[in-house]
Amino acid sequence: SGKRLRVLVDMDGVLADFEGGFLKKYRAKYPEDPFISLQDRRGFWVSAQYGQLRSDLCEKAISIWESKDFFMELEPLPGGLEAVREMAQMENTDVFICTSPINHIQHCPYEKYAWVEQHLGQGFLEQVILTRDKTVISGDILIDDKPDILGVDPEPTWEHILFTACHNKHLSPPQKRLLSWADDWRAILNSRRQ
Ligand code: DGP
Repeated sequence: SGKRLRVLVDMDGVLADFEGGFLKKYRAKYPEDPFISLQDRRGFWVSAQYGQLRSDLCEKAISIWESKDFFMELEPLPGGLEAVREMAQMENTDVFICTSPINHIQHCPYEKYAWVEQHLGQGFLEQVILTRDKTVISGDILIDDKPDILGVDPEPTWEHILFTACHNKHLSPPQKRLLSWADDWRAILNSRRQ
């Protein structure tokens, strides 16, 4: 029996379907404009790829996630809620949801808490960490779909496990991957236990 394991789990692209929710609302709001299918997504920043497609589409993309109810209405990704509930019940395990809100503050921070309350219950609000810099948050594991997680601490305490998403599946990353929540996340946790 060693020390407790602290697992940090990202929200967008890991627990909540940001990419699917974005594409659905973008196509509904801008039905005449071109779009990028999830299969063709490359790079973490959605607005950058839309801006490359046509310069005016960068702003149009941003307007989608800056809208009220965008974050609240994201669908849970398959198996994610079940996995974090199971982690929370595991012995010697602490799980936190670690997510970066967008800088347009009107809706996103509130809706991220509301989403956790709706899908995981009020008690889980204790486990939410909103930060723009995940390197200053200590933990043993960070499960996140962003390939490059940088901040003021050049040596974060956590091991980054790259959660596979449409925008990162073609990369050969240095990190271990979790292909989905059907993949063996329990083994990854156990590999970091003392
Ligand atoms: P995180 O997944 O915790 O690293 O948060 C990143 C957030 O940024 C998440 O809500 C997705 C969002 N995002 C995706 N693409 C873009 C983009 O092009 N611009 C901005 N501002 N945010 C983006």
